[in-house]
Amino acid sequence: MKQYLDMCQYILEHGQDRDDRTGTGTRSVFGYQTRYDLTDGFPLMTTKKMFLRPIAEELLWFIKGDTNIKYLVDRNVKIWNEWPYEAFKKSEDFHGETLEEFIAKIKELPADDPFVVKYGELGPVYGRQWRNFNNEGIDQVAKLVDSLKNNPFSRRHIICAWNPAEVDEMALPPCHAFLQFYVSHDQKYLSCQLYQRSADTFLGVPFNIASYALFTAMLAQVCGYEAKEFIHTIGDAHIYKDHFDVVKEQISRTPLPKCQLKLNPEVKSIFDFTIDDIKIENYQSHGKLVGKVSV
Ligand code: UFP
Repeated sequence: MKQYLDMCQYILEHGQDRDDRTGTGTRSVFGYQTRYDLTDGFPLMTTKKMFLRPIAEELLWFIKGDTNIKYLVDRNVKIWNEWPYEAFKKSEDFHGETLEEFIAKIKELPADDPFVVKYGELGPVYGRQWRNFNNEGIDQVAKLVDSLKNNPFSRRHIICAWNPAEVDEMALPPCHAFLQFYVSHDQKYLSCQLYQRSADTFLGVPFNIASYALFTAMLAQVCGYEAKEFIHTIGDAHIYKDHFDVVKEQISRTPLPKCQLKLNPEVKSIFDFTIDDIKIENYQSHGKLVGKVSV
């Protein structure tokens, strides 16, 4: 995971200071690649304390094809809460509720309640594009599993979340937008490369690495391979100005040995995993580091 710290250092030293959509301001570089070996452990960041559960729940939510935060809210996963709240604040139904009150309401109402359907919805984000691209019934995950199993050397093992036709309807246009998989010549290993157009290096990237490393391991298991490598290619790799101090603190820490991912070996379909089938062992880390999310 030293590569991640090197990237942070590189951005701090060589990045350009820029204004950004959120108004916070960033230091950013364009085009940066890191590679994580998945054969000797799982790349969950050790230089700050992380939790795999929200990352795994979000991935299961993508795989389900769900785009409403209700599923995540019910499981106390908070990572998507700010975006629908911002939209709710601009609506006629907003009467000064706090974020916590808004989320409590989503949690207590049933999934089919009009409030949840309207204000919990993020638009055609990842889940929709993965399982029902452009709302045209194209199931990219099912197609991917089929091609990985039946045509391993294909150069078309792709999942694309970036849909120009629907991007304007999304609460947040996909950051991790384009995925490609690669089976080794001996048909033993599966690797994944992600193109991420925009990366909040302190808050987003550690999540994104763990999420795609997990997805690769799950796909490897159900397709009969072992997870080999996660290659993370980033477009705009930035550090928000209010994260500079905490990032410097993180860079000063020494990475600890990697943890191990344990998937339930009985699961044979990518659509059958539940949170109980996903565990990590021997996770050691430095203490928690916090930073504000720029929405
Ligand atoms: N971001 C990530 N990873 C994610 C995600 C968002 O780094 O998985 F959903 C960050 C990148 C950027 C912001 O700082 O969220 C999105 O803003 P924009 O759409 O303007 O690039």
